[in-house]
Amino acid sequence: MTFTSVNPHNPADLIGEWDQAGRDGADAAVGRALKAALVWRDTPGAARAQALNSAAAAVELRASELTDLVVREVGKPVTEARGEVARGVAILRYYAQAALLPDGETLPATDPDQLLMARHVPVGVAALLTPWNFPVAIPLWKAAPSLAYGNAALLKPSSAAAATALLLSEIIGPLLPADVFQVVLGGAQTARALIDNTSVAAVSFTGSSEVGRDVSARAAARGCRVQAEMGGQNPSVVLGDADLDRAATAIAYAAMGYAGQKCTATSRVIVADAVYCDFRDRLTVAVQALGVVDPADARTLVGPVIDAGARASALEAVAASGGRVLIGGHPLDAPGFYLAPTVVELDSPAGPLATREVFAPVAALIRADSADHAISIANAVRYGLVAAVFTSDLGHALRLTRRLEAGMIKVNAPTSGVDFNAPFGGCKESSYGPREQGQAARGFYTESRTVLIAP
Ligand code: UN1
Repeated sequence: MTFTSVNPHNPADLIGEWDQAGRDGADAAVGRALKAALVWRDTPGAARAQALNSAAAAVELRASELTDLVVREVGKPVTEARGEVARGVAILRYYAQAALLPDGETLPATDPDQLLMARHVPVGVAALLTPWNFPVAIPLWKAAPSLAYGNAALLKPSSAAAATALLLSEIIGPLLPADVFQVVLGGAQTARALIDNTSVAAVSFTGSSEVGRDVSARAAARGCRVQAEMGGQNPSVVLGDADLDRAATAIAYAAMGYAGQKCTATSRVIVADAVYCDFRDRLTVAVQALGVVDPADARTLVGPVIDAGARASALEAVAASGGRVLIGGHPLDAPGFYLAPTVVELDSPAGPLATREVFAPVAALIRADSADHAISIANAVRYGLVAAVFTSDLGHALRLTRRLEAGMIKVNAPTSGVDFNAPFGGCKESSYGPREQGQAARGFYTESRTVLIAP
C-alpha cells in the first residue's frame, strides 16, 4: 500500500508517493538494525563523536535544500524552518560531545581493594516515532543521543513528513556504518510492528495524546522502555504588573507561530482583570500584524495548517466554544489549508478551546479575578506541558513556578521554543516516561550496569 505527502500551501503540489514498510518491512529493518547495533556499541566514543560531527557538517552544507523541503512539505514559515535546521546541526554537535563524557561512575566498595562501578551501556535498537511539525529537529533530538550512546536508530516519521526524513537520512546515513540509522516509512500498522518487535529495546514517541497513550501501553505491555511526548493545552498568564506590549508580542507569536502547530503553542491566554481590556486590544493588534500566507515568504510567521481535516476540526472547535470571536474564525480564500489567526473571548474556562489541544492558530482569552484564580485556571486541564507567566515581579514569578503544573515554565517569554540542552517533557497527560533532550536523554538510551571487580 502506498501513501503520499502534499504541500499544505499548494495541495496540487505532490511531494511524493511511497510504499509503506508494513510489518514485513519493519521486521526486516529491525533485523538489520540489530546486527548494526552490535558493531556500533563497540565503536569507541571518539569515533561515534566524529561520525555525529560529520553528520552535523553535512546537514549544515545542505541546510538550504533541507529548509526549502521543510517549507514545501509541512508549510513551516521559512524563517522558522531555517532556524529548525540550524537547531538540528547544533543538536548533532551537542550529542557528538556527549559521546565523550563520562559513561558512568565509580562507587566506594565494601572492600576498599575492590572496584565498584556503574556504567551506562547502550540498550540496542531504538524506534523513533516522530510527528510532522518539527520534521528535522525532533528526529534529530531522538536520533542523535540514541546514536551517541551506541544504539542503532529506526526513524518512523509521520507520513506527512516522509520526504524530509528521507532527505535527512540521505544526508547523514552515509556518514554512519550501514543500517545504524534507517528510515522506515508507513502509518500506524508499521509503527505497531516496530513497537511489537521484541528486538526493539526502546520506543521514543512524539505526537498526540491519543496515539501516545496507545504507543506507551503497547510498549509497556511487553516491558519495553518507552517515552512519549504528547499534547499540550498551554496557558500564558498575564498579571496586572506585566509589560503588556511585550506580553502581547510574545503571546501572539506563541499562539499563532507556525499556525499554532506546536505542542508548546499557547492555547489559553489568562489575563488579570485589572488589565484585561487593555491587553485584549494589544493582543488582537499583535496577532493582526503577523504575516499569514505563503511560508516561503520571510515575512510570514503563521502559514497554513497541515491538511483540510485539521482546518475543519479547528473551525468546529471555534464554533462549539460558546465564546465571542474577536478576530479570525474563518478559512482564507487561498488554495492552501489556511485559517485566519483566531482569538476567541470565553466567559468561562470551559468548552473545546479551553480543554482540548486544537493544534491550529486559535487562542482562547480568559479573564481571571486574581493571580491565584489565574493559576487555578491554568492548572485546570488534563495537560501540563508548558506554562508562561508575564509579570515584572520576578519574586512572585519564582513562587508561581512551584505551583504551575507544567514540565516547562517560561517567565516573560513565549511558551513555544525549547532548549535542546535542557530536559524536555510535561506533567499529567502531556508526557509518559522519562524526559528527553539534554543530559536526560542518556538515561533513556542507555541502561546501567553495576560491576564489582574483586581482584
Ligand atoms: C518548540 O517549541 O520549539 O511537537 C519545540 C512539538 C514539541 C516540540 C516543540 N515536541 O511541538
